[in-house]
Amino acid sequence: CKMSKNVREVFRLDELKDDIRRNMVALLGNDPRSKRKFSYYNALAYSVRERLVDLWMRTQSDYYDSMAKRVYYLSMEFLPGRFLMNYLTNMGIVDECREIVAELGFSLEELEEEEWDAGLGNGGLGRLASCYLDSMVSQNIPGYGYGILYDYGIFYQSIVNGNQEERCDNWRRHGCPWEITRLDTLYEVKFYGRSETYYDSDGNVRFRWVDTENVMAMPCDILIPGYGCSHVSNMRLWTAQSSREFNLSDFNRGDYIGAMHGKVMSENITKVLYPNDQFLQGMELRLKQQYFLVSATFQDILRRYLKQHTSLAALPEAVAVQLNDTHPAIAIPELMRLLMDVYGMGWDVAWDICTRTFAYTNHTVLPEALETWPVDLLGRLLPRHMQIIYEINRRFLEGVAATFPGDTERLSRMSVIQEEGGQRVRMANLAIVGSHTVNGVAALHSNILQTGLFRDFHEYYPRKIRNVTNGVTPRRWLMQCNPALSRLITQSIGPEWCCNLEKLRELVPLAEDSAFRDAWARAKLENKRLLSRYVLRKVQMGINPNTLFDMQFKRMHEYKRQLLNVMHVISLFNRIKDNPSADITPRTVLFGGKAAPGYYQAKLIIRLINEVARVVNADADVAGRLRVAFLPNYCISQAEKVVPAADLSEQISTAGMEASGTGNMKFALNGALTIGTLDGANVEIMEEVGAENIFIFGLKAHEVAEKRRSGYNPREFYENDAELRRVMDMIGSGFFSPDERGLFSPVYDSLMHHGDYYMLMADYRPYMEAQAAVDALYLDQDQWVRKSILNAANMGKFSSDRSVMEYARGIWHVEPLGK
Ligand code: 26V
Repeated sequence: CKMSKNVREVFRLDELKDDIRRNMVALLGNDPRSKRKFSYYNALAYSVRERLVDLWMRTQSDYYDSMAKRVYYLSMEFLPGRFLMNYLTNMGIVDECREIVAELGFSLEELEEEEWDAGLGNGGLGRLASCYLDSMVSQNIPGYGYGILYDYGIFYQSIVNGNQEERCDNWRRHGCPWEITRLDTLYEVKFYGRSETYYDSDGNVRFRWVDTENVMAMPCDILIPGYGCSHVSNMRLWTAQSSREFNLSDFNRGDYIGAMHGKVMSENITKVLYPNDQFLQGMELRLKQQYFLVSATFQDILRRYLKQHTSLAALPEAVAVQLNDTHPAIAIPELMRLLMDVYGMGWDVAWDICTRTFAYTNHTVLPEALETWPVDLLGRLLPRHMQIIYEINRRFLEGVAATFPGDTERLSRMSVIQEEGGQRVRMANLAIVGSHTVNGVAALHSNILQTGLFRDFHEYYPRKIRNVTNGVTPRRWLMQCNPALSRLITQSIGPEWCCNLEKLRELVPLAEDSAFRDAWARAKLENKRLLSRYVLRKVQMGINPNTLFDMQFKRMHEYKRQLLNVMHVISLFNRIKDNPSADITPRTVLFGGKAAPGYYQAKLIIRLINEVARVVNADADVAGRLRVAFLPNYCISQAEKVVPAADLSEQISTAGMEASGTGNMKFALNGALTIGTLDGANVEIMEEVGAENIFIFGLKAHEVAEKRRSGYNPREFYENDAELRRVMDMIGSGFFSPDERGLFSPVYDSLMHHGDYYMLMADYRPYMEAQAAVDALYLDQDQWVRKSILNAANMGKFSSDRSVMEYARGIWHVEPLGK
């Protein structure tokens, strides 16, 4: 493993304790005799960070000297969670640090708990971006994350009387020791105004964007240490600052307060993360955020590039830009504008540079999540970009028409401008046209892009749409979050697995070794005990670590079908009630996840989970055999406690709808068995672990599509399945809401009267059967633990190191930098 043996020296650990004390006083202005945990967490954080600055500078000058091609990962969301343990893990100084902190009178774990999560993302898409930064820098691929420093991240979820309530996530209220703010670097970002034509000295028509309102973008860097710390990179997050002369005309008119108002309003751009995922509302402020990220980032990219080049012609050889979904896709017309209007290039040269620079990753096929912007909104906010988009589209459609003469239907499907229902810009179409490569995030999903959503584009550009299956970083998602299992794995097969996850295969033969199985089961039980303590603290509920821990943690969405899981819970409840002496496998069913604040149905399902939990947990017949809880405020730091303690991982989306999933990978990597549909990356997980080591059930993606075409009748399942009928009637009739009988009618109706779009009724019986197989296997602990080991052992493919290398070789055309 590349961990330097001499970390004590490299990181001057002998001086760490003194540095902590020094920072307590000098930086934080605290009494050195104070015993406040928060002060010590901060002082430790600063003392750790300062040890990386040197390595960071050295890494950056390495990149500069070797003129390495840089990767820019543009994302409206990053979900890094907490930094402290990640820094210590990647620096290889966790144990050393624990000792030093103990000498100061604390446990490392209690200081860790002082840190507030950086929740600058909604879910999978943001967390993926953070895993990729870890894997890029750990593999010496010169890359940076670029995003937005939201004042308020993803809302804090509380549960009040069973309902979700949102509170603002003021995550930097007490400061953030990881930020390095660059007060002296400011870029101007323009909005509104108009595009003006003029003639240059050669008599060519040119455009300039004038009468704009300007906002300043200030960068804030957060260091990203690679594993082993041979390289340190950063993510650069932008924050909006009003420009000094904001609305000069208002000042000139003597309207001081009016002008100040505008100044203050302009800083709103980076105030808050939009908490809807998979659902677009066409808000002007959201489009402003997107352009703000893009404009500031490209000024930074070109500034860095032009330090080493005299012409922009070689940009694609020096710069690769990955668009994390369409959210930053306005970068395509922005780069065109810069190349033509600012650097004087002609269209064809600029377009060639552009399309060799960008690649786009699609993360969803749900129609309600595909971004489109009204032409009048985009044209008002970014008038010059709207002109450029029209011209991109005109030239593109000319090409399509030449290939498919007379096929006007195809033209209107492929057009960047959607005409029906008022003109709108289709950002996915723009991103496909302006990129050299488009990828889906799991094999099944990429296939659906090629044959479904982007079929026309796949016919027109046969090699453009490809697959890169997602991955997760084994540093945070095994080494850091699961010390018990990590220790056991390292003792058994050595430490190399954390940079080469395929090494976990060496655990396969150990699955047959009963002593190893016992040790594995002990590690798992230790994690389940820790989680039980956490659950007791958080929701005042005792759970039994010897029961099967059945977990579904993810954003709340109808397509993810938390409701199907609830239907199984209710069925188990009924079986116990009908036959109180029945021999059943004791289970603890845990849920967690946030619902978008405006997503009524998802919030109602949270309420249903809580009401079912109330009924189940209070029932004396059920005691000891079935417990249900919803853990509030699912976030990265909570995932780090939940994932290592899971026996069963619920990945039960309607086939064809979950692009990949990454929670599925984290759970299996930590030895959970999966119950799931053949959706997203579950398909590939099954291929890796073997069909006999996973519980697959339900309709396949093509069957869902066929059923939808041929007419699906959910009532048929209701009529033919008495157990299902009873569950539905209990939900519909108010069994779980005695004080408000109609409370859950919308849940009942969505399945019974509104077509059951996500096909829960069809998958209910197969799901029940798969769960019965789970119960049976769990009774045979030896077999269960064997399969648990085989799951972890076969997860090598799902390291984000593998994903990032596929991007590097196949899409970015960058090589790891030699040491
Ligand atoms: C859309 C929108 C619409 C505008 C408001 C804010 C917002 C935020 C996010 C999205 C798209 C979300 C797409 C997404 O999160 N996809 C997830 O990506 C994961 C990483 O590839 C993947 O594992 C999940 O299956 C997929 O749902």
